[in-house]
Amino acid sequence: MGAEPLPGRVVALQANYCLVDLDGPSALGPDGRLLCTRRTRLDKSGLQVCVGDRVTVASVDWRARRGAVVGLEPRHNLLQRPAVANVSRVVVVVALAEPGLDPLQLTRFLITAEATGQPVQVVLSKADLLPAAAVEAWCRRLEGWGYATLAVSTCTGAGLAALRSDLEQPGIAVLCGPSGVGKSSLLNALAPALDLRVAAVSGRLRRGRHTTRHVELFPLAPGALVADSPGFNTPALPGDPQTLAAAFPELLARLRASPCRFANCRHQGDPGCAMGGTWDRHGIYGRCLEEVEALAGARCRGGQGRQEEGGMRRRGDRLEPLLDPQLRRSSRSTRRQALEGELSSPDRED
Ligand SMILES: Nc1nc2c(ncn2[C@@H]2O[C@H](COP(=O)(O)OP(=O)(O)O)[C@@H](O)[C@H]2O)c(=O)[nH]1
Ligand SMILES: [Mg+2]
Ligand SMILES: [Zn+2]
Repeated sequence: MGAEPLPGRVVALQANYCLVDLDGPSALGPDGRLLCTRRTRLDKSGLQVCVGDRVTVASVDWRARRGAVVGLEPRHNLLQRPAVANVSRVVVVVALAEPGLDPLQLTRFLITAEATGQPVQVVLSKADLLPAAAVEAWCRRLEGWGYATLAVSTCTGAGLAALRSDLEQPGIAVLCGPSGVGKSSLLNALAPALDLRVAAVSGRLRRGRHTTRHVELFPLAPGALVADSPGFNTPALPGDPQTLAAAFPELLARLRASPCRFANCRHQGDPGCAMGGTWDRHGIYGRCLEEVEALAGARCRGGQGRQEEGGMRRRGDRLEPLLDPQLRRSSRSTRRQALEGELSSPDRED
């Protein structure tokens, strides 16, 4: 039994337990992970321990490799779905084919990723399935949206070295995207020792291996953790139009250079709108905006306001982390805030 609580990071959740990777060398050996209970005291405060959270662990039984999470450090940020705290970058993976690339679906993933305030990049997988010119055209298009874009293939090995050097940067990188786009295959190609389950149906018995069910952090290089995540196909949108606008980099860039005539502009090609109606994601932005406004309208009629729950702020149908003001000072967040300020409507709370 240890006396001092030990610091570590939650790398996976399993039912009522979490796996904690302790900082520094421990009696567990090099990749020692403790199976820890989550004390009710933490749960009563309303805080849910998330993958990526920094925690302290007590009551360690080294022999049984068990312990109990007794403390949770404040989060720097939270990726909503898959729920991962303290992310350093989000890599949205979509396939160029099988399944084909759906710009609206990709946009919904990008919006979720942007909510972290961290760098977001796009990986276009299965580049072997399209002619090079078509792959190149997709890359240029997504760069036009404001995203660093990399085409990869686990079949030809294209782009894998570049992806590896991105993912080996210190911090937590999360791969997210629809199911079947090859996220687990990519991680297996980069680190075969992981032997992650992929969706391929293999062998004469045609018993497919199980696909990814939980989010889990894996070490890819010293200080670099990467999360594979279960695919899901329709990420939720933010609760208000300002947050939505802040998730479109090309819109932010244009408005920074020349603001619209009206502060509450919907950027739907109205007179005096700096965006006009010809930008690539104009239609996609319009569809997202309609959905956000419809949800906001329903919420108003239902009389629900924003609430705060356990370190999280409820905004419409989703929870956002309440950020430490110091942590909001990253350049990206500051730019976002300045712009959200310019776009702000009188009912904004922060
Ligand atoms: N053609 C092609 N197929 C791939 C590639 N990468 C993965 N796949 C296939 O795509 C399917 C889904 O892969 P998986 O890694 O489970 O996707 P995940 O759901 O995103 O983790 C599997 O059948 C893979 O064999 C690729 O680069 N090219
Ligand atoms: Mg998978
Ligand atoms: Zn406008």
